[in-house]
Amino acid sequence: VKPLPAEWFVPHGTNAEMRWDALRDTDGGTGIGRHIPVERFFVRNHTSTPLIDPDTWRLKLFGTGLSGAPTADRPVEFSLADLRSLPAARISALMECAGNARSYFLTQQHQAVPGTPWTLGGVGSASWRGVRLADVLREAGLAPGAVDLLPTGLDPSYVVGGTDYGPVRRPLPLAKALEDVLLAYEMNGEPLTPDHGAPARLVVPGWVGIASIKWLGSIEVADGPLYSPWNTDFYRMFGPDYPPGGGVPLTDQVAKSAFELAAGAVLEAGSTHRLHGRSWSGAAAVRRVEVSSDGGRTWRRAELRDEPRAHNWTRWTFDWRPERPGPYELRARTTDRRGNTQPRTAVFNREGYLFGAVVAHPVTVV
Ligand code: MTE
Ligand code: MO
Repeated sequence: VKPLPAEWFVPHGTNAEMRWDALRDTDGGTGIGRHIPVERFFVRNHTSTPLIDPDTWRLKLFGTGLSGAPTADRPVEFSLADLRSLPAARISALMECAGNARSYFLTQQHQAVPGTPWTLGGVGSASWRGVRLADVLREAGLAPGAVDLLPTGLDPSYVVGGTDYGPVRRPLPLAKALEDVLLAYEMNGEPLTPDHGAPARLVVPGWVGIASIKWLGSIEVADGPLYSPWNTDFYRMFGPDYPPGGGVPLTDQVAKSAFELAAGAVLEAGSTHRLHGRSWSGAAAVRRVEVSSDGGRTWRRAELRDEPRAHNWTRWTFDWRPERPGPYELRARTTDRRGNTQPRTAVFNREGYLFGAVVAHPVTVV
């Protein structure tokens, strides 16, 4: 493993991973449902969580893609009460960091990458309630020539290695915004908490988490393409297997699977263990899940416990009866309805995004 350049070790914001091994610790082990309670939900911040007064907060829209082309200093404004007076919509969807599972580039593939060293806990599912971004845009006066948006957060500017990149903001194509993006003000039936973007955030189903801008302050709507470091420098694939200038800005998440089990769990030989896990894919609903306990030589089907749905995970179980004591590696892999399957290895990229390879989960049988 080559050492990383010192300037890659930069101070990061608040990041908290969801613990997969703790998902079965409720109600006598019945486990947590499809949605992850807010206090267990992962948090990923570039800087720090701002505390915003919901009464004085305004969402500001401006740009050449709105009729009359309002400017940033004379924007179309919505208060939280304005948004709550529009028709409410609810979606059940995953939020997942583009860097989720990044640490396995190093531990499974011996490839050093910078960034938050997530295991598999940079993901969660919630019930989100708010208004369709499409409705807000129409209300603001969407012009026929509009093509791109720039949602911008109210959190402090992102400063790393002496460069000030400004507030966290990432272009979102109008087509996706009109398709299924939610401007959410509630998570699991409660107002958003500060860490998850209060008073309002975007939820962009199926896409990498960075698209779902928290603490939304403004949206520029333009009649041409928009740029920010979040679609030019970050959240694109750079590396030997990608074009010299980098790949396209990341959109869909890749397929992944995880066990609701501690790494290094100790299990008894000669008895049947019901293993629990979840699988998901940004591109489509899960079609099947398979588990291997012999290093990936043979695979058996897991039993799906949720109706597979797009933009969400499916819980599954797998009954495993190890006969002989010793160290084992459990593996789970999924295939989605578009035929995307988890590969043995993930394609290296400089920032360690979209690690979708099968993860080896060590356990000891005694
Ligand atoms: N929005 C703003 N304004 N600032 C941020 O740092 N982080 C993004 C996204 N939205 C971020 C943001 C990233 S990288 C992810 S993965 C998700 O928020 C995480 O959402 P969560 O903290 O609610 O789980
Ligand atoms: Mo992220």
